Amino acid sequence: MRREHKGICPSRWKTRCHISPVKWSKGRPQAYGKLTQAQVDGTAGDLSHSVLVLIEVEDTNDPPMFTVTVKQAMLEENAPIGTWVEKMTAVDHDSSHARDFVYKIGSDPAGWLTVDPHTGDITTVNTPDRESPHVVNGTYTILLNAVDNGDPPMTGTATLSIHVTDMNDNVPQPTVETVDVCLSDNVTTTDITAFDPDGIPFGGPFTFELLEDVKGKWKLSPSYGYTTGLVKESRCVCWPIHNCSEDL
Ligand SMILES: [Ca+2]
Ligand SMILES: [Ca+2]
Ligand SMILES: [Ca+2]
Repeated sequence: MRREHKGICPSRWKTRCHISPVKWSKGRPQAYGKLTQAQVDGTAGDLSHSVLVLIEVEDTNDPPMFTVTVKQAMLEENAPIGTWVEKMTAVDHDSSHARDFVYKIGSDPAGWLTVDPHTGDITTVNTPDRESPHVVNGTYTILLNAVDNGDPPMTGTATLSIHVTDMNDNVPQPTVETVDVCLSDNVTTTDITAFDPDGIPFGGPFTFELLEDVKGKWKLSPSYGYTTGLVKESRCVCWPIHNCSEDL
């Protein structure tokens, strides 16, 4: 916070005086300080003088300050639009109109949120998705600004870290749609991995099953986990398994 003091020095002291100490407070643009002539043209210190001088404290525009600059909040995945998330508040200690300010969203990469410009209440305008690429380790981060009415306007900034609770809203998928199995009379195993973007326990491990009647031809080992082994027990052509129900 920059503060400027303007002292009024008698002209004959100007090059040798200093102001010490100066007492002032915000909202009182004038205060009294002590002006001391330390030395005059090399004269010994016993000739120094003390006077009271009028100090004009020039108010400059400072940005609004958030009472908490880093805040945590919780939000359920797929929460309905209009869900209240958190309230962020700021203050501006300026004495002029430059203390009036409004709240604005500074950064909201997925466009989920809005803020009441006057109260700082943050609510959703879109459905939050924990599996969004903008969510890192289950946390969605936004920046909130408080912009005052100064010229130029000054801006205070705060960070809101939103922990998005997970829902099981994604189905597991194999990482590949087809696999080729070499034609062989021997037993062969091909690994198949599945993926689910939900977090644990909604994102795995998985139970693997084979469709149709493939007993004695194909089996899975293991059938539980993130990767299964597709075992060809007899001579068979290729994946997909549901087209592989007959031996050659
Ligand atoms: Ca201000
Ligand atoms: Ca989810
Ligand atoms: Ca899931």
